[in-house]
Amino acid sequence: MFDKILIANRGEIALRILRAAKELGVATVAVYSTADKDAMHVKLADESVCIGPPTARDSYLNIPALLAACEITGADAIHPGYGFLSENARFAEILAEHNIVFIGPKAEHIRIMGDKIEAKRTARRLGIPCVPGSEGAIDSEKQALKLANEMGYPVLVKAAAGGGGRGMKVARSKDELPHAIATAKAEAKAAFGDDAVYLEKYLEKPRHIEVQILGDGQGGAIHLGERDCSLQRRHQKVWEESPSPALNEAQRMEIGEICAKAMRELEYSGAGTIEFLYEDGKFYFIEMNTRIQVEHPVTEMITGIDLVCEQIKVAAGSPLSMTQKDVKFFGHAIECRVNAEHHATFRPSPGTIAYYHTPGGVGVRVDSAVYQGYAIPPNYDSLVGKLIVHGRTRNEALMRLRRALDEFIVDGIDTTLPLFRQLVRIPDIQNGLYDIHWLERFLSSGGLDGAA
Ligand code: MV4
Repeated sequence: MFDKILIANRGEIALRILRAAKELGVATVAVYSTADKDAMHVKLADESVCIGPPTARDSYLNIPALLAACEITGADAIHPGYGFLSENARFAEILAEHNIVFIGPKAEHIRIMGDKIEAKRTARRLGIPCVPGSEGAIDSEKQALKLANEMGYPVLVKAAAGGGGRGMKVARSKDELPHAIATAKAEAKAAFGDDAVYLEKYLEKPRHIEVQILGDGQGGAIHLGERDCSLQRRHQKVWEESPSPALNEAQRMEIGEICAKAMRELEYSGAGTIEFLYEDGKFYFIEMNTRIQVEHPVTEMITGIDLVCEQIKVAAGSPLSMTQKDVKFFGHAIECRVNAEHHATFRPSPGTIAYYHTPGGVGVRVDSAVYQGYAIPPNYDSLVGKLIVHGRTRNEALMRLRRALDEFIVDGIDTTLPLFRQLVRIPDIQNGLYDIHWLERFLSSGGLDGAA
C-alpha cells in the first residue's frame, strides 16, 4: 500500500478521497489554489501545499506544481478525482516517469477512450453493442451522404475529440447533412483543435444508462450494475439513480457481463464507466469514462462497495478483492446534485453560506465539502453537495428523498434544492418515465408553475 496520497482535486471529491485514504491508513496531502485556502479538504488533510492562483490552469491543472508538491511531501501516489487532470493520458505518463503512481487506468486506455472514434472502434472489437454509424472519421461529404442514405435519417455528426455535446449536429434529411458536417467540424476545430467527425444514427428518445466497472489491470474485472442519468440539463447531470427504472434483472446482468468481459480482455485497471444510450430494449455504446464519476455514490449505496477504496487498492497492485458473484445489489439509490445556482434560471450563485443544515436519518448520505460561513468561490464548478438516498425499493428511496430535501437548508446563496422538491412530486419522475429530453422539456414548459 502507498505511504502517502496526494489529492489533485478540490471540493466534495477531495473529501471523498481523503476519507478512503484514512480508512486504508494512508497519509494524505491536499493541494489548493489561493481561492481555496479556507476549503474543507485543506483542513482535513494531514498536510497541504498551495499550488497556485485561482485559475485552474495555473493550479489544479499545473503539472509541475503537482510534481513539486509530491517532491516536498514525499507522496508516492496521486488521486486525480474527476475533471481537472483525471483523464489526461500525458499526466499519467509523466507521473510514471517520476515514479509516482497515478490512481487510475493505464495511460494507453485513457488515450483510447479520449478519442471517441478510437473508443467506439475498441468497444466494437470487444463485443460491446454500438450505435450504427461510420466505421471511423468521415473523409468526404459524398461518403457521408451515401452512408446516411443507407442508415436512414435522422443522423448525428459527432466530433472525435468531443464530449459534453460540443461539436454535435443533427441532420434530418440529405439537404441538412453538408451543413451539419461543416458546422460540427468548425465547432470541433475551435473547441478541441481537431476537426475529425464521425456519423451515427440519431436516436430520438433514448435514456442515458451507464455501467460501472472495476478492473485490476491483471485481467480481473467486474461490473457493479448501472446508473440511469437521463435527467440532464445542457449535458450536466442533475439526478442519477440505480438501478435504472427501465431495466429488469436479466438485462442488467447481460449488459454488465458484456462490459466486464470487455474490460478483462483490455486488462483495464481501476474504476470506469461505459456509457450507453438505451432505446426500445437495446443498448448502444457512446463513450467510456476512465475516472471515478460524480454519481458513483448511488452504486456504492446499492452494492456496499467503496469504489474509491477499490481504486486505491488496485492502483497499489492488489488483485480485485471480490468476484462477480460476491457483488450483491440491494435496494434503490437516488442522487440529487445540489448546485449553487438559481433553481429556475440556473444563474451561478457563488457567495457565503449564512446557514447550513444537512439532512440525516436512515438511508441518507450527503457528500459535500461546504460548511456554515464558507464562501463558495466563483472560480470552479457550482456543486455544493450531493444528496444521496437509499431505500429497499424505489418508492422507499423517493419517500426518504422527499423528506431529506425538506430538511436540507442552505441559506445565503441560491441552490437547485427547490427544483428537486418539485421533481420528486411529479408523476413521471415518481414512475421513472423519463428520457434524456424530459428535464429540458419540463423546464422550457415552465416547470410546475407553467403546468398550473
Ligand atoms: C447521441 C444522441 C442521440 N443519438 N447519439 C450527447 C453528449 C454525448 N456524450 C452523447 N450525446 C448524445 N448522443 C446518438 N447517436 C443524443 C445525445 C444526447 C444526450 C445523451 C445523453 C444524455 C443527454 C443527452 C442530451 C442531448 C443529446
